[in-house]
Amino acid sequence: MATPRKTASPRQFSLNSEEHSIDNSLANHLIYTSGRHAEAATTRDWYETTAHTVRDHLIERWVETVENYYDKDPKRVYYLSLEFLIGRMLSNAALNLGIDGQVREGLHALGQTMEAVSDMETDAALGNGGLGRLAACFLDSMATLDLPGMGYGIRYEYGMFNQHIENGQQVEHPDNWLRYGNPWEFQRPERLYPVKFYGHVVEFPAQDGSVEQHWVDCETVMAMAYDMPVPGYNTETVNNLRLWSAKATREFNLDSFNAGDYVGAVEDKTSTENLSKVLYPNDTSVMGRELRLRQQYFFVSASIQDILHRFTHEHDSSWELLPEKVAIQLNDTHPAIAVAEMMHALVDVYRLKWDRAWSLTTRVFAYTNHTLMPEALETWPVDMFERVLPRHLDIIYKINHYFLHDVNHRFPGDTELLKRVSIIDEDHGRRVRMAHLAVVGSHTVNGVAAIHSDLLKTTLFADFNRIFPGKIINVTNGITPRRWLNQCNPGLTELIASRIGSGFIKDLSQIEKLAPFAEDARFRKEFMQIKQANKQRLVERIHHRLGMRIDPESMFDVQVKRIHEYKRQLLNVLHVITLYNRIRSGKTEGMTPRTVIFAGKAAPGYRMAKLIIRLILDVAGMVNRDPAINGLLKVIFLPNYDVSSAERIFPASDLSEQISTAGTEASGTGNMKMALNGALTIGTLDGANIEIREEVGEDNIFIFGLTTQQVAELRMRGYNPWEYYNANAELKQALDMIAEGYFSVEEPERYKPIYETLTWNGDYYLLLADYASYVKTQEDVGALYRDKDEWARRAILNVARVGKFSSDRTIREYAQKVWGVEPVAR
Ligand code: 26W
Repeated sequence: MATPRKTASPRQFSLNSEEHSIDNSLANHLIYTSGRHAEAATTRDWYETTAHTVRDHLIERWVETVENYYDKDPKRVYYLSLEFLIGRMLSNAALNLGIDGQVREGLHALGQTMEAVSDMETDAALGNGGLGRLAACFLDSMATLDLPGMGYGIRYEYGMFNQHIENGQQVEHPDNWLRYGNPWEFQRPERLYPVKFYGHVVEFPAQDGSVEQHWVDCETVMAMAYDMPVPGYNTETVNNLRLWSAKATREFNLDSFNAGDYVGAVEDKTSTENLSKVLYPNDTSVMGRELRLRQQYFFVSASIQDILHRFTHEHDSSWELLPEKVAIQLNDTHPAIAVAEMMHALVDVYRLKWDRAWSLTTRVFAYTNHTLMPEALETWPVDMFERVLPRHLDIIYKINHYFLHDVNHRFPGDTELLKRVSIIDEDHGRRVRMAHLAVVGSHTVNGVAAIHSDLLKTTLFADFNRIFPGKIINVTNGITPRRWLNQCNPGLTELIASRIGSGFIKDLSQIEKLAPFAEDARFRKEFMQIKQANKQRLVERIHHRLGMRIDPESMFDVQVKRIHEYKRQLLNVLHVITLYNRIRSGKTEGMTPRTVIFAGKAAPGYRMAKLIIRLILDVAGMVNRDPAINGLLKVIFLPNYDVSSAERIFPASDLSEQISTAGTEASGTGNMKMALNGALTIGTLDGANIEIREEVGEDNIFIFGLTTQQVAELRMRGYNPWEYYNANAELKQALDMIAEGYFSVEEPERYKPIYETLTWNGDYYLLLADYASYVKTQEDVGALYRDKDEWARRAILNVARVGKFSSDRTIREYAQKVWGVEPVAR
């Protein structure tokens, strides 16, 4: 049992006193933290000052939360993720702590604005897209629900690259986010674990007659902890996000140093520290680089050591308690090596018997799958694995051996089944299948939207669903209403609160009380005024940043997300070109003025995605320069899409583009964010769109295109894009313009690869098949937009009916169905 710790409660020095008022605190931090007088202070100084002021309020609750968990000793959940796309902390922390108003007033009295000060903060962009942002929303919800949860990841020195547009193309620039320091992190130089690589395994006879495996001659890297506080909303709970940074074991390699090779000695150190240098900027297509495998093992090993350190500190070797005290969630397969690492720790270090260790391990882990895309499924070449992690390969072989033995026992003679489910793929040059390791090593596997989980059960993991009935479940994704409504859209938040109170921020199901106001003309007017003000703000920002003038009265038609063929930004471009052609040929009757807004990053090595960005920019150039367009159409590509720009774009969106080929987008979460901010969705029956339609009602969403089943049938029959090309004059015209260099006169061949993918190469994502239905549905959208009052009514119903998509609901489901953890009261 844990011995209660006696420490001074920080509340003895509580900040809630006159002398520690926010005003005094700002004044003090300006001098004692930033070292400035008010006259000389820059906005960055004010940011630092404000961040430290807010931070003080976090720390109190943070250390008390730690104490409280220690005393109560609840079951804890550890969220292992290679990505946490947190964004900015300052205004989020101030709002969650309930001191936003005081901070604003304090800054105002000092001649500063919260907006300008907040804008100095560099985003923590430690993630690529949906998966990383989901992890950040989950942390917010766990803290808000008082769940004893903790995130584990890597403190990348460079996060997601900065996207510049140079000569009409994406150019990647390093994201040196720590350049000005990070007031939100706390280095823990004493929380240090060794992580081993390479070497080999030797066997020793143990005293009890068994054989011990020793992993020897390894290279060791140290993992040092950095902690970031995660404040819940309107609660005392502040949880922890622990990120690992790689440190060389020795400052210098002394041998080289003594041999006079000073630079060589330092080189050694830097190569070790490369482990936490940079986030891999690709999602969906895996690169198979050794450094990526080493990153995965590095953070997993440190995290498992830390978890077991905490467990043994509190429970010694009462290992039967492990599954009662520890739940570990694997965010995709990226940390799946944790299954083998846990076995390594229990068997090799703590000397448990294999069967007992395996039983404990499989009661601790659960795994979330985020994609069905075959190119995103991680596998590692066996020979690389063997070199980097020889002991873990042995362990995986043994896990696989027992697993296949069981399968063979239950399904005798089905050798094809054995081959299909084996953790080792023998057909593609022997590879370790991380998804199979994750499924076999977990008690629960989940997809992230209903359709995605169904597809997991019937396609990707159909064999596992037969072998482990009931193991695969659905937990539909969600988003935190704190950042994605309260923080990013204060106008709408206030309006909603004026009618139904502010309980919806913590309990989004209450937002359904807004539905009757859809019938209230005055409310509709106020609602649209807020949307208009948000659009106006975005217009000004775009003017300031890009020098472009856009019409705030036009419909803001928005597709912002990673650039991917399956997400079909190209289908949107085909629609834009179609509108352009209609305008140029005078077919403008009943046309609604639109501003089509794109934003998103392409993986640096994904040539087609980069070409798509270039096409968007070329089309934008052509359309925006053409006087014949006469205000009916504008195309914008906003560079460097990140969490902060998302916070400005979603509140200003009218139409949310969610147009992936049915069956390809696991869930999507931008769809939820835009609906919550009063945009209507145009989308396919894919991912969470299906559940959004269920909630908002089919009259309040624009659905088009083939269903998953129709996609499968069409591919089965043999899909021929030319049939659609030849049957639709507008489609043919748009594609021909791309092919013939209409948008790239100086280089007519530039977009041949796009034309070819969509025609000769078979149009895998069926853009041509969905084109007519999409264009027709866009006409319906345009027509509705002209009826402002009816549009407002439906937009309000969207806001009122997306309560289900709060990540609080998602996290409650995980807590109950997967983790078995409960809120911890004070
Ligand atoms: C290269 C390794 C790799 C592979 C896949 C990196 C990242 C991935 C992720 C699966 C990409 C991702 O972010 N997936 C998205 O996860 C969201 C949260 O569940 C879903 O809403 C999106 O539909 C899904 O694309």
